[in-house]
Amino acid sequence: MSAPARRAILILLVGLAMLAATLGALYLLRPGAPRLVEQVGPQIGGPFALTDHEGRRVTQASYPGRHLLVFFGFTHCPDVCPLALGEVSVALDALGPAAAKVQPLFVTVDPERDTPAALKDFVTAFDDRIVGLTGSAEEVEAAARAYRVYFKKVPVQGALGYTMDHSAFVYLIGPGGKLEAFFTHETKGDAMAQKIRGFVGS
Ligand SMILES: [Cu+2]
Repeated sequence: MSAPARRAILILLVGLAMLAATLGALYLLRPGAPRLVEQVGPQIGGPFALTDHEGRRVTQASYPGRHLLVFFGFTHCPDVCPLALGEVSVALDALGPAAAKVQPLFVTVDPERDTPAALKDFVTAFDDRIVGLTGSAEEVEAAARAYRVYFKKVPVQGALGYTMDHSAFVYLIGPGGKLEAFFTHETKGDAMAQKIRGFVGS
């Protein structure tokens, strides 16, 4: 084979490889494709041992038969947590009676400031059905690890002293402990409710 012919074949092969890679990427990123976090779903969620906003010790087994709607955050959060809890509250209203099959949980990543009383004030301002959970630093860390939640203390100027960086997904966990769905803090409550209804029924 002549050198130009070999070069032409090489260029063709490289072109085909690039086309295959592009098609593959388009397939993985297509609308409605399961996202990475869904593919690793079974590993998200797990046992926890915490204290609820009434001071009772609770675990993942404290809400038998219910789907857990779990969000990690902190009461001094300026925007993301209030936004997320606001949408959770809208979702609960949209679910109507089916909301009884859902237990929304707000787990603090700032147990230093978020006492049960502080949590109660915060979550019930959004919805009486949301339960705030706190614990020792170790207990909170273990729960966050089970849900693959990232959080970090960040010093700030002023009276607050510090804020918390944290990932902000809302997880729907089935009664069997399996991840069913997840939402971002920007998911609208109505869309959240629609998705939840697919798992809990009406
Ligand atoms: Cu927050």
